[in-house]
Amino acid sequence: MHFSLFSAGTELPFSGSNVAFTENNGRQIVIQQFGLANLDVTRKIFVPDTGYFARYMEILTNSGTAPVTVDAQIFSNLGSDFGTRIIATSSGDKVFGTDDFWLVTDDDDGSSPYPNSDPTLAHIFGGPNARLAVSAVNLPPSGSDLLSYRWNNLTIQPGQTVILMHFAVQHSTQPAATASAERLVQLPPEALVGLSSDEIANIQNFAVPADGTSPLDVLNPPQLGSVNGTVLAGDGTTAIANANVTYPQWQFDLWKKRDHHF
Ligand SMILES: [Ca+2]
Ligand SMILES: [Ca+2]
Ligand SMILES: [Ca+2]
Repeated sequence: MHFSLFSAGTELPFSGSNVAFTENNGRQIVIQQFGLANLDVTRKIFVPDTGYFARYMEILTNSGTAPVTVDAQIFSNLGSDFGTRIIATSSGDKVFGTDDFWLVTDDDDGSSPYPNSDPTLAHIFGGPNARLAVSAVNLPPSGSDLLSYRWNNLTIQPGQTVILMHFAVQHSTQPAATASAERLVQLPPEALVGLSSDEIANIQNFAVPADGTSPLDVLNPPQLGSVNGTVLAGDGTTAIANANVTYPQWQFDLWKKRDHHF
């Protein structure tokens, strides 16, 4: 996910620095670039050890003496190329608009989930009752996979910090990606891990509870289990030792739903 500021119409891409550091027990990467459009910019990218999403914080601090006004844009090449299609958006239609908080895209119609096609993607970039809504979104029709969303005319006062938070998800199936977006937009506990009180107060595009608590229950960790079996040779009886067996997660999920037992 690329991040750019626009100052008086000129794009200033965030290029970071040669050194990053970590927070939250190594789960969060922190990259900084000072003096971009006269702002100190910090990107924090967090992936919980239970997985399923990446949380981005774009942190803009004005350490100067004059107000700074910029546009801020997130841009990504989704990788789905000419197969790109919108699966769902938060407004309930399949049109990506500024009234959306998230969208789900894929490179296939859902009948060939990962690993037989690319994973389904979800991007969550705002929530209800926030101080700031997204100003413009774009995913060109007719098969382009160039996604962007942006917030225009942000004025950061001297001494002020403004944070834009957003999430990116890859999932094996379309229903799982949509369920992830529907959960993340409500700021579940796993989405708020490791946020400081200052960060919570400065996030503009989600209404984060001041005490950092979530209205949702903790996500139950995935059930772990084991599968035992024997790989047989073509004669159907001779056991093959140390055979490699791969089994896609989505297929395993389907079998579980059909009440198969191992
Ligand atoms: Ca592409
Ligand atoms: Ca929509
Ligand atoms: Ca796919």
